Amino acid sequence: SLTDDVDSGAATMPLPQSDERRWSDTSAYARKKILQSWIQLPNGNWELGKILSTSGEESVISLPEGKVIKVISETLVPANPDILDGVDDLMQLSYLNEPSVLYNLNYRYNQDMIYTKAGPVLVAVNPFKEVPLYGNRYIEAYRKKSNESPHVYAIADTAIREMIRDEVNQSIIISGESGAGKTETAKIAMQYLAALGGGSGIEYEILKTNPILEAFGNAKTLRNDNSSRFGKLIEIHFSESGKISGAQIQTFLLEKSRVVQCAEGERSYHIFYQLCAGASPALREKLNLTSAHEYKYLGQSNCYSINGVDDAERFHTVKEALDIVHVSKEDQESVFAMLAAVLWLGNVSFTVIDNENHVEPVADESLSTVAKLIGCNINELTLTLSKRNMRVRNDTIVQKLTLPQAIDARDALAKSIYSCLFDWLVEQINKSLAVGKRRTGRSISILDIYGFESFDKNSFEQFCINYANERLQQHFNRHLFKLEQEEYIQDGIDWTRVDFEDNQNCLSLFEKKPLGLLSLLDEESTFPNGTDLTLANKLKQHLQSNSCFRGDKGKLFTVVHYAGEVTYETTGFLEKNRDLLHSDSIQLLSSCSCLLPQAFASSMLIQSEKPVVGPLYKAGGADSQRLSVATKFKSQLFQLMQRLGNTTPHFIRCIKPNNIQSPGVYEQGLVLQQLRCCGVLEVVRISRSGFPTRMSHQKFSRRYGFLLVENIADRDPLSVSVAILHQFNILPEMYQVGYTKLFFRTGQIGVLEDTRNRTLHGILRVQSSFRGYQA
Ligand code: AOV
Ligand code: MG
Repeated sequence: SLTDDVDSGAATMPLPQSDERRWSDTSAYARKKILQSWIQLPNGNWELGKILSTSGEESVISLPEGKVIKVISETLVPANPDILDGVDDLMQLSYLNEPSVLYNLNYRYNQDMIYTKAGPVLVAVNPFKEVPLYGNRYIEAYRKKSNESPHVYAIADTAIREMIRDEVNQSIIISGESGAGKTETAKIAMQYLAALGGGSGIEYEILKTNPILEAFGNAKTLRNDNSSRFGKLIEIHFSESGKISGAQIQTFLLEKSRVVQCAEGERSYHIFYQLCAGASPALREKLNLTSAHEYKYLGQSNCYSINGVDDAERFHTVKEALDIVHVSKEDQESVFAMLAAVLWLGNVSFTVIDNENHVEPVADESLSTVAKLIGCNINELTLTLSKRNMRVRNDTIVQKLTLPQAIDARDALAKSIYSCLFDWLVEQINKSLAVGKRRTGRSISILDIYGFESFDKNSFEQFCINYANERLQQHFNRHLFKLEQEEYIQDGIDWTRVDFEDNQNCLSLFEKKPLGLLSLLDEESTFPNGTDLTLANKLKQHLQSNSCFRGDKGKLFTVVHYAGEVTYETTGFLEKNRDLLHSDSIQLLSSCSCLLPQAFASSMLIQSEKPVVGPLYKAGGADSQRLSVATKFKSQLFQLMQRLGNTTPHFIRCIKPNNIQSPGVYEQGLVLQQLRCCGVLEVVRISRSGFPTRMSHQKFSRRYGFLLVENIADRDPLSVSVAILHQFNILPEMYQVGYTKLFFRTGQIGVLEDTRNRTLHGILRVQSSFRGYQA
C-alpha cells in the first residue's frame, strides 16, 4: 500500500503564519484534483462531502445524509483518499489539514486504536474504559516486534534499545491536559520496562510505588477523579545487561492547600478517605478515628466518594504496597497516626478569651487527640495555636492571635504535617529502591506531571502547574525543531532555516528579572504590607508590555499560555508563596515524639539542598529563612530541564476526547483544541511548510514508473523519479530531490496517487469491458 512506501516525516517548529490560511490546502491545483472534501458545519464540526461539480467560484457537494449543498470553492479542505483511512502515522496523510487529522484519530479511536504516531510523537487518546491492548501477550509481541502498531510499549521498547545501543540515558516525557491519561500512560510504560528489565524483584517494588504515591498525592478534582497533585520523575536504573538495578523518584511541588480546603465536588487526598473507610477496628481505636463525614477538612467540599472506587479496598492495597517497599508496620502506623492528626486538627475550634478578640483553642476531644497523636503536651499545642513569638531586633515578643490568625496557624500546621509526611514517604521509597547501589549510569526516566489546568477560578496552584507545563512545552518544541532540521541537512536539502516562534515570550513573562511574574511575586512576598491587591497592581504596572500578559479588573490577571488563556486571581498568592511556618510550629514539629521530627528534618534538608537563588524570608514574624515556593519550584524545574536535556527524549501526548470522563465520546472541538496547543498539530503544520512526505527513489520509481510513457528499462531509480516528476508537471517548488529520497510538499503524493488509481482503474475497465464484449 501507499502507506508502507512513504517514510514518516519528522517534525519541525511552529512557523509564524496567519491562522486562516495555515491549514487549508486550497491551492487551485489541489482543489482541481480532489474528489472529496471537508465541509465545516455551523456548529464547527467537520463533515466529509463528495464534490459533485465545481464551476467558477462555487462547488456543489453532497453530504452523507443525502443533502446537496453549494459552497464557495475556496472554503473546501481536501480530504484524503480512502486508502489512507486510519493510518498509523499522521505524517502519512497526503493532505495534512485539521479535519483530516481529527478524522484519522477518530477513525482509530472508534476501533479502540487509541495510539497514533504524529511523526516522532506518540498521540494517546484516552479511552475512559478498559481496552484490550495491554498485558503479557502484548508486551511479548512488542518485544519480538511482531506488533508494530503505535503503542506506549513500542515507545518504551525504543527507549530501552536506544539506551543500550547509544549508551545514552533516555526519557519518556508525557504531557497533556488534566485527565488526559498521563499517569495511566506512565504506569503502562513502567509495566513494559519492568517486564523487560525484570528479574531482580526490584521491578515489583517499582510498580508498587504507584498505588502509594497516588493515595497520598492524587485527589478527585472537577477534571479528573484521580488527578495528580504533584509532579513526578521516576528514574529507572539499568545494569549493563539491561536489567533493572534500582530506581529513584523525585517529586515536585505537592499541592498542600488541598489538605485544608478544596472546592465543592472535589476531594482531599485519597488516603484520608481510604483510612477512614478501611482501618481495622483496632487501628480506629488507637487513632480515635471516626467516619470521613465527621472531619471538617473532608466535609467542606460535600464529596466523600468516587464512582466505582472502593476506598476501603484501596486502603488494603496501599498497606500491601507499603509492606513491599519496606515501610515497617510500626512506621505505617505512625503514618496513619499523622493522617488522623491532620484530620483532628481540622476539627480544632477556637474561643475568644479577652475583649481584644484574641482566641484560644477549645480544649475538647479534637485538641487532645491531636496532642496525643503527634506526641506533644496539650499545653504546648494550645500555645502554638494561640500565640506567636516574634523576634524584634534582639527581643522576643509574644503576640496573641485573633481568630483568622489562629485558623491560619492551625491550617499551616496541618499542611506542614502532611507535606513532611509526603516527603518522608518518598524518601523511604527511595531508600528501598536504591538496592542496586552500583550505578551504571544508564537510566530511563519517566516524567508525569500535573497537566495544564484552567478552571473558572485559578489560583497559585494553577499558576505553578501551568508554568511547569510551559517549560515542558519549550523542551518539546526545541527538540522536535532540531530533529527536523537534522533530517533535511542529512539528505542535502536546501532548507532555508525557518525562524520559529516558540513560547519563549510566555516563559520570559514568568522568569524575567527583575520584572517578571515570579520576581515581582517574590518581591511583594517580602513586603510585610504586601497584599493580594498590591501584588495584582504591581503586576499590571510592570508587565502590560508583554503580549502574553493582560491586567484585568481588581485581583485578576490573564496569561496567554501556549495551551490557551488563563485568568488568575491573586487571592492567597502571597501567603501560599511565602508558605510560612511560625517558629512555634517549627518548634513543635521538631520536638514531638512521633516520626515528624525525623520527617521534618529531612524535608528541611530537601529544601536547603536547592541553590539559594531567591530572596530569603524574614517577613511576617517567621524565623525560618526559606526560599519562596515559586523560587524553589523554578529552580527545581531548571534542574529537571537540565537533567532531561542530557537524555534522548521520547514524547507522548495524551488527549482527552471529552470532559465527562466517558467512553466512546469524541468531541471534535475539544480534541482539536488540545492537538493545536499540545503541539501535535504544530508538528504536522510546520511540515506543511516544509516537505513532509518522503519517499526513497527506489520506492517512488517502483510505484509510479509504469505511468511513464518513455522507456525506463535500465535506468537508475533517481533518474526514473525525475522523469516521473517531469511527465506529471509537478511544479519545482513542490518537491526537492535529496541524495536518497524525494521530499514532497503536502498533497503532492495524493495527486500522483489519484492518477495512478485512475490509470489502474482505466486498465481494469478496459479489461472488463473487453471481457464483456467477448461475452
Ligand atoms: P492525567 O494524569 O493526565 O490527569 P490520568 O492518567 O489520571 O490523567 O487519567 C484519567 C482517567 O482516564 C484514568 O483514571 C482512567 O480512568 C482513564 N484512562 C486514562 N488512560 C487510560 C487507558 N490507557 N486505558 C483505560 N483508561 C484510561 V492530571 O494527573 O489530572 O493532569 O493532574
Ligand atoms: Mg496524573
